[in-house]
Amino acid sequence: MEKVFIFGHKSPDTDTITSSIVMENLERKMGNTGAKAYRLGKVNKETEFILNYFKLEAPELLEKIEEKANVILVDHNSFAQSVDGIEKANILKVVDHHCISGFETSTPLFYIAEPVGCTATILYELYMMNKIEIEKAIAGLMLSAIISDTLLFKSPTCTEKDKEVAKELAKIADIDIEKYGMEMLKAGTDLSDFTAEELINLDSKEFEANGMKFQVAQVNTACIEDVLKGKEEIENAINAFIKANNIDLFLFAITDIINSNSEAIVLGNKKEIAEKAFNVKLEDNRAFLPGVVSRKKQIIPVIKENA
Ligand SMILES: [Mn+2]
Repeated sequence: MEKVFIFGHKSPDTDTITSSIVMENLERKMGNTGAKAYRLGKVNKETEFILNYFKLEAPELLEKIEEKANVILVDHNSFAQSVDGIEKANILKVVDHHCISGFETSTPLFYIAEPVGCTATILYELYMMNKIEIEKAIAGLMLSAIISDTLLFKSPTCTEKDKEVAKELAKIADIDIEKYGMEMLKAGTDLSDFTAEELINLDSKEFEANGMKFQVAQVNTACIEDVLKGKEEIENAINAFIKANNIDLFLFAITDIINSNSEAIVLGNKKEIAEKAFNVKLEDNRAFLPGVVSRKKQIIPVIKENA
């Protein structure tokens, strides 16, 4: 039995956690009994709600990986967002729906990437391809990931395939998508007991473009003003993060999942790149970004273009 570590990105979101668990299930069903899901950070409240709902445990925490360890990456490929030690690990597979960046291996591998809204959508296809039946709870996890990544199909990253797969999964899991989806997303918007430092790390990713290091963090809320009450502490936390990690630009997006808009708090010595990217003037380090909900489609590409 060969040990295989399965994990998603740092600052894990729902798709990353559920895809690790689902991939473990799939690998084991294909005979790879040494496959085990891990997480690279704290599970967020939305994911907690989902795991409780389906009576499942969160995967074990993984802090670093040994040299030559066998790994499967889900929901990411960038080494900057992966586990410490990834450069020397033996990557067997990648299942992902992000742009390919900062990724390199010395051996051949199984790599599946599709421009869909969610890793779970690709995992569903892998079950179909391998003719493996999907259990109820596993279907529930995959459906939850699609709802989460596409904000109930409202994000511009959502494709027809995501919608079709979600419908199939809802049948297997016996779930009312709208009702369960709203309840699940709302569970993720309870930010009340997070410190400012935790808030900016909940769902935070590092990127690079044209030699510029930038970080984009995002939180979902039903009320932007609520989050802005802690703006001063948030700015202090961001400035400390910038200093500690040599970041040129930090964008913190507070996304209103009801009305599909975001408010951005922007700091760093390359702030003007964000102004150019969104064609806005920052006031008090902040700007309203109408219609912006997707980091992947509406934030990262425009920052990269203007870097
Ligand atoms: Mn994802």
